[in-house]
Amino acid sequence: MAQNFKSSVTRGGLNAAGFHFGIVVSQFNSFITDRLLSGAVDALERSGAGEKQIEIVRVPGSFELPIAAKKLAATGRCDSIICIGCVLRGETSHYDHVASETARGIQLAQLDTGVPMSFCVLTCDTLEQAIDRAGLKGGNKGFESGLAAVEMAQLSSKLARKLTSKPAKNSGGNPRRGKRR
Ligand code: INI
Repeated sequence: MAQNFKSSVTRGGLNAAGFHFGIVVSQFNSFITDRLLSGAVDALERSGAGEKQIEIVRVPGSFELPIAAKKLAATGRCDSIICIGCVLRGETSHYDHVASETARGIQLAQLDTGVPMSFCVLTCDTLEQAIDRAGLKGGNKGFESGLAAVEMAQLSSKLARKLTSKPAKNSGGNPRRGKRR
C-alpha cells in the first residue's frame, strides 16, 4: 500500500539562521512595493534573520528587476533573493511587455545563477487589487515571498550538500549489467 512506502523527501524549513538575503525592489508604484517590502522583511525577521543578513537594492521599475537580481546573485553574497514589483494594467499593451519580460527575466536570472529568486511582482488590473495583496484582504504577497525565500535558501543548501557528499547514483554499477545470461 502506498502509505507504507518510505520515500526520501527533501524540503527547506523556515529557519533563516546563517543565510544572507537580497531584496530587489522596484520604485515604480512604490505605494504598493514599499508595503510588499515591509512584508518580506517581516517574514525574514520572523524566521530569525537579523538586519545584517538582509540587503536591499532599489531599481526604477519592475523591468529592471532581473538585471539587478542577476548582478546581486553574481556577488556570491546571497543565498536567496526576493524580487518585488507591481505592474498595473494601463490603456496600452505596455503592461503586458513589462509583466511578461519581468517574469521571464527573473526566471532566467535564477536558472542562470543558481540562486533562488522569489517572484513578488504583482500584476493587477486595478490599484485596488494591488492594495488587497499588499497587506489587506489578500494578505501580503511580500510576506509570502519572504517565507518562500527562506525555504528555498535552505532547500538549495541541502540539495547542494547532497550533490557533493553523496556518491553518484549507481556508482556501484548496475547489478543487471554484465550479468551472464
Ligand atoms: N514598471 C512597473 O514596475 N510597474 C508598472 O506598472 C509600469 N508601467 O505600467 O509602466 C512600469 N514601467 C516602468 C518599467 O518597469 C521600466 O522601469 C521602464 O520601462 C524603464 O526601463
